[in-house]
Parts: sequence; structure tokens; C-alpha cells
Amino acid sequence: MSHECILTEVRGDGALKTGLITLNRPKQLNALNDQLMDELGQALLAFDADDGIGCIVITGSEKSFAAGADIAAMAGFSHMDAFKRGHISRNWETIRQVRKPVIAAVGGFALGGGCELAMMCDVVIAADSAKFGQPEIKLGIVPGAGGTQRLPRAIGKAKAMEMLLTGRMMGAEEAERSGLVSRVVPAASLLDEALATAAQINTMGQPSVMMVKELVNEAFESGLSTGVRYERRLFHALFGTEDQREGMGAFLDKRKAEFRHR
Ligand code: CO8
Repeated sequence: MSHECILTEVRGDGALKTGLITLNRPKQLNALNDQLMDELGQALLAFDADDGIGCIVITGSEKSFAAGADIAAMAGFSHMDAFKRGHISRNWETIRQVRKPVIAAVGGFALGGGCELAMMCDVVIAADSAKFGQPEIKLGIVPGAGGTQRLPRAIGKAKAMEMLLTGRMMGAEEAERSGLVSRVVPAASLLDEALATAAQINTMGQPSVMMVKELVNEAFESGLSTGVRYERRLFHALFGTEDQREGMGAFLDKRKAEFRHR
């Protein structure tokens, strides 16, 4: 499928490959307009449905992962425009339906909706040039894609409150220290590192990979006892998979597991 605001390709040479999505509105620093969000939603669902794909990587340009929702497109909205046109929900939640791991490879700006998009991904790898922020307060609005909910969960209340109230940006080092990103890498190797992480995940048994994602998200969204009970049930279910036989058999045979992803 051809797109105007994103590029898609398949990378890797293992049994499972990686779907790479590059946000591509360079003149607007990858500001997220409706078309881009629609294309991103379609691409995410297509990769998720493709049995040959194990992980998805979303990246932007060296200068900007995404500078937020498109301010020019929404500046004239009335309350009803925002509400009725669905801008406030249009495809912004699609990423949450994806069951395979999604890795954000963030270089440059990840602001407003761009920071929220990164936080909706499962792993965030940042270039040393990355800058994260929720500057909506400076525009007279508040975040609309989960920023006020996910940022405090990721970095704690005090720091999140300060960032949300002042709109200040956080550099990559601080973002790693605060738990917003999993790793900081040199800007020149950002994509390679993200693809290598995806390739490593792609060698694991797919049922366990998808269940880990589901369970960690459960930890984010439910209470401890519900999450632990849920984890126990999925743990039991994995004993019905070939991957469990292979993984444990390989350990006992002292060889490397070759998962068949069933
Ligand atoms: N929307 C539209 N255009 C943008 C955006 C944006 N968010 N960000 C940058 N651009 C455009 C600029 O207008 C400029 O265009 P032009 O060349 O035609 O003048 C071009 O990109 C380059 O930008 P700058 O000249 O400003 O570049 P600088 O390097 O000087 O500055 C910054 C880069 C700091 C990133 C600056 O552009 C900036 O502050 N951008 C706005 C950041 C922002 O406020 N983001 C939050 C937007 S609101 C939001 O995301 C709400 C999310 C709600 C989601 C709701 C869905 C459910």
C-alpha cells in the first residue's frame, strides 16, 4: 500500500521479520495530522496481521520523531469540531490494538502527541539528540492522547507535573534516568540499534512475546492482584505451546532454542 505521510518497509533476515514505519512529513517536523495518523493506523494493523512480522519499529527523522499534533490543522477548531471530527480519537488508539511489540526509535523532537505516541510504544530507544516534552500548556490546551496519564506513570508525579505545567523539554539522558526510555544510543546508530533489538525479540517464541506485552500493559493499567492472577493464567497457557517444549527441551539438551513461533 502506498502512503504519503509515512514510509513502510520490511527489514531483517530471520524467520520473523520487522515492520519498519518511518514518519515522513519532514517539512512539518512530522507533525501528526489526520492523514498521517490514518496511514500509521493502517500500517500498524497490516504488520500486526502479517504472520511473517514479529516486531514493529516506528521512527521519524534525525531532527524530529514527531513534533506533536498538527497545530495548523487544529488551530481553528471549535469544541464541536474537535469532538465531532474525532480528531481527539481518530486512530490515536489504534496502536493499543497491536499485539506484537512496537519499538519507538526516537531521534530529535518527541513533543506533545509525538511524546504520547512514543509512550504508547512498548520499548523506547532514544538517540542522544532526543528531546521529549508535553508543551501543550503553552498552546492553551492539555495533552489529548494520554500524556497526563502515561507520563506520571513513567517518570513519577513530581517530574511529570513540572514538565506538563511548564512545557519544558527533557533531554535523552534525563529521559533515561527518569525511566521514560529504555536506552540512549548515538544518533547515528539509532535505527540499527532499534532493528537489532527487534531482531533479538524475533528469535523468541511468539506466544511468550505477545503475552509479555499483554501482561506488562496489564501492570500499567490494573491493580497488582488482578495482574498477578492474569499472569498466572497466561503462564499456565504457555504449557500448551510447542515453544515451551522447545525452550525447556533446548535448555535441558544444552543447545540453543529454535522457536517455530506457534
Ligand atoms: N504542527 C504543525 N506544524 C509544526 C509543528 C506542529 N506541531 N511543529 C513544527 N511545525 C512546523 C513549523 O510550523 C515550521 O513550519 P514552517 O517552516 O512552514 O514555518 C516547521 O515545522 C519547522 O518548525 P520550526 O521552524 O518551529 O523549527 P525549530 O527547529 O525552530 O523548532 C520545535 C522546533 C521546537 C519543535 C517547534 O517547531 C515547536 O515548538 N513545535 C510545536 C511543538 C508543540 O507544541 N507540539 C504540541 C502540539 S499539540 C499536541 O500535540 C496535542 C496532542 C493531542 C493529541 C490528540 C489526539 C487524540
